Amino acid sequence: MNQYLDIKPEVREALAAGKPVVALESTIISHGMPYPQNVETALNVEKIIREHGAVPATIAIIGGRLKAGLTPEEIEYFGKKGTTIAKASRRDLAVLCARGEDGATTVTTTMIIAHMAGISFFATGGIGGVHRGAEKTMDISADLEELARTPVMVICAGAKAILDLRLTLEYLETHGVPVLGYGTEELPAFYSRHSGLKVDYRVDSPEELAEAFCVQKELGLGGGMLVTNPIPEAYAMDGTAIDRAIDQAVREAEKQGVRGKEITPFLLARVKDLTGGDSLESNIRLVYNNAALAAETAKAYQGVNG
Ligand code: PSU
Ligand code: MN
Repeated sequence: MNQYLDIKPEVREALAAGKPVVALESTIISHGMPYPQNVETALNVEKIIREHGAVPATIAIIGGRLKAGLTPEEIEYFGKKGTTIAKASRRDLAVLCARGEDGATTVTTTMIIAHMAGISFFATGGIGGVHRGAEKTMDISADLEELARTPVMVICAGAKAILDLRLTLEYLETHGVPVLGYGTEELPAFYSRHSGLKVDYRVDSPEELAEAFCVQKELGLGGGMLVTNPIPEAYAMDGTAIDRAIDQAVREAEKQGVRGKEITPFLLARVKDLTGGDSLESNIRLVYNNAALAAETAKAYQGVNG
């Protein structure tokens, strides 16, 4: 096993016994939501996964160790330290481990560490993608590249319109990543159930998701799968209000010259401030919804596979 990896005993035992395990990311805790709602959400997500019969493994880097599974105290630590913790993508892993530092894992690094640990399912809120104006800035999230290479199923609520969703789908198509819509043919856009864009396939049950993932593995195709699960109707937000906030946030980022790894956290924080508490509540609810689907899919996978 990888000498930098620590798998929490509960997670290790579940994996050894062939029980379903669901990975969770830590950047959503440190950079995606304010304290203390971030910690409360992270703990609730773990609880929901347990209620659906799977074992949660929140992933992070602590003191240069790659952690698959955190204690509640460690989750509290990430939530409290917030954006002072380094946001760790693929390019950061080696240096953070060599220096013995902490890192919050993005979708990219959560996929990498989940795969090292033997975890195939991962629930989150939204993924990174192709930024608006990428034809000039070349700002394309490493999340898309990781989906192309690492065999983990990522269950999300689509992506925020801080990105160019059409270009994000084009990029995923080029790199051979299947984009599945759960109960929908339309790509959901995080706060909203609608984007006006089509997913590759509509899938209607956890069993169908598990089967597709199993076949992708059997075919030896490599790479991940992206499941987009629309926010529950009751928590979906008015598209135009959100779009206005997003447009303003993108303009501010441009004006202030925000770029690189800073831009996504900047946009997330601005959209939250501009839309008030409503968007935070929606964000939390869609993560819960994705956690439940990921746990059910991990469970169904044990049925197909075991
Ligand atoms: N989008 C969200 N919430 C998030 C993120 C994206 O709606 O918390 C985080 C995830 O950790 C994602 C990362 O992997 O931002 C993408 O950052 P970048 O665009 O720098 O690749
Ligand atoms: Mn970027």
